[in-house]
Amino acid sequence: MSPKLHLYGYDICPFSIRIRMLLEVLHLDYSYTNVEVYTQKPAALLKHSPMGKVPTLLVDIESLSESSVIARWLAEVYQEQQLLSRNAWQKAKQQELMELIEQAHGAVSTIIRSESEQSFQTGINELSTILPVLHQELREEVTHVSTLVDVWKLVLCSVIRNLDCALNKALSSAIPQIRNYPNYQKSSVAVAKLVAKVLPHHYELQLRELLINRAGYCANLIASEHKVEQLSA
Ligand SMILES: N[C@@H](CCC(=O)N[C@@H](CS)C(=O)NCC(=O)O)C(=O)O
Repeated sequence: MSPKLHLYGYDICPFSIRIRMLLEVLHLDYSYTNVEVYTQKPAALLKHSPMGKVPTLLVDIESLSESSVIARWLAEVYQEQQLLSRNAWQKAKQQELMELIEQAHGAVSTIIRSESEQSFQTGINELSTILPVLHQELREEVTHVSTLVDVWKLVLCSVIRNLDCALNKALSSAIPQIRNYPNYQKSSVAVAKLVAKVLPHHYELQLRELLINRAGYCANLIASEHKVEQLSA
């Protein structure tokens, strides 16, 4: 009998989006709770994830956290779907790519959390170092989502594109290759449908709201750009 699955996620969290996308790709039945983890950590989540982190997947009465751990567990349980290659070398190369994507998310986090122009620039520098290594991979549009790498690529591209728009193109003016990344919200029918299911509506606006509420450097950046827009209108 299939286990009962319940996911604690946060709609705008890339790591939660990955797991929702995987559960959809596997056509698994699951229930979902959206937790705005930066303003609330419900007791039900803390019981399973003492740090109150999402995504946390409840599997019957057990739980798993960390998107890559959850993904690898799903890949093993649903081996026939070949979310990871059966060939040891290919599988290692897939995981190498996923690790690089993880580092790009780390740089994105540094940007989002930046308190000062200096830390914002540190994040941009980190992203500028990692993205060229991934550029070729990210540029190639995923037209059918069938592996963990597809999910990891698709979510990273979507986060970067939406964050770039939320920050009034501050990312793509520093790293112009971003402009060539596929827009999966306007992609082939099958992928766009999947993306619409798991990516929040108005993702860009929701990211903007998150940044403004965080009141860090990005909030200043948005506010100053906003003033510039108002003045030039
Ligand atoms: N490496 C983790 C990252 C998860 C993560 O950072 N989740 C954030 C939301 S995007 C979170 O739960 N933050 C709450 C907190 O740090 O208190 C994964 O891949 O699942």
